[in-house]
Amino acid sequence: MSTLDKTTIENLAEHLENAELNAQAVTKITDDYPDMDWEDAYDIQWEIRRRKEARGTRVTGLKMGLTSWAKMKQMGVETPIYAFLADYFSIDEGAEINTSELIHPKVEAEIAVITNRVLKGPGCTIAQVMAAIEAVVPAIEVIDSRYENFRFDLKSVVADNASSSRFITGGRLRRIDQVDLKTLGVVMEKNGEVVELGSGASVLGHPAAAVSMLANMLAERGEEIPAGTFIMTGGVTAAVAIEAGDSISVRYEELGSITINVV
Ligand code: 0L1
Ligand code: MG
Repeated sequence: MSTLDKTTIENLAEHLENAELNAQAVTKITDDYPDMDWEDAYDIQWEIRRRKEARGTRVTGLKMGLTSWAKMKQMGVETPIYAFLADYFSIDEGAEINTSELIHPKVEAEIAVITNRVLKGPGCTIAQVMAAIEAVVPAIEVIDSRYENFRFDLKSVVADNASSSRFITGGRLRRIDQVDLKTLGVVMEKNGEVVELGSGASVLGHPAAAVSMLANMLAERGEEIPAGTFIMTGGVTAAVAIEAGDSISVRYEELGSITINVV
């Protein structure tokens, strides 16, 4: 049940979207709206999505966040969340991450999938997800919370489109029968040193579980995952802060590697 009226939702969406577009940090919105609930938070996120689409931006994917134990521990939370990916978030492999467009970026190594049929909750299962995966894709997500000094709570983060900012895919696409999503190993290096490692099982026990959770969460709003959706299943590892001059390289078992340079 929402607690905020339509005008407040619209104003908060504009406020947070401006913070993103201007790369200017703001205070967490729950400071001013301490009673806002989960529905309010997702209403604000969906309003940011509506604003972007109204200007011609395309939504090119969805993501789950806070799905790994490492990430949940890092943020002190226990609830995964979802968000959308806009077309301009996508950076070509080999291109640079420009920190002048961002506030305080961090990177996460993610396992992404592309689906080939509609996934609809409630009751969407891991087996249904496995049958709907057309391809497994390696990805790096760049998150950039719009909140000052990362001072936020989960509802503020949901409203802020789960800190979504940029993502890079690359490496090799694989069919679902060519990889074991659960044991798929991931190693992240920063400036030549291993900084994080993990495997698919770090993501809710199995990355497909993040996708079924996404379908079931969307069902609460009468939404579904359309066929052909690119979905990032959440950071396998904790997020790593980056700054100009850094080079990040992630190697994925069976899926090749992705390198990004930060300027
Ligand atoms: O992609 C994600 O895991 C979302 C993280 C949201 C919180 C943060 O900014 O770390
Ligand atoms: Mg992520």
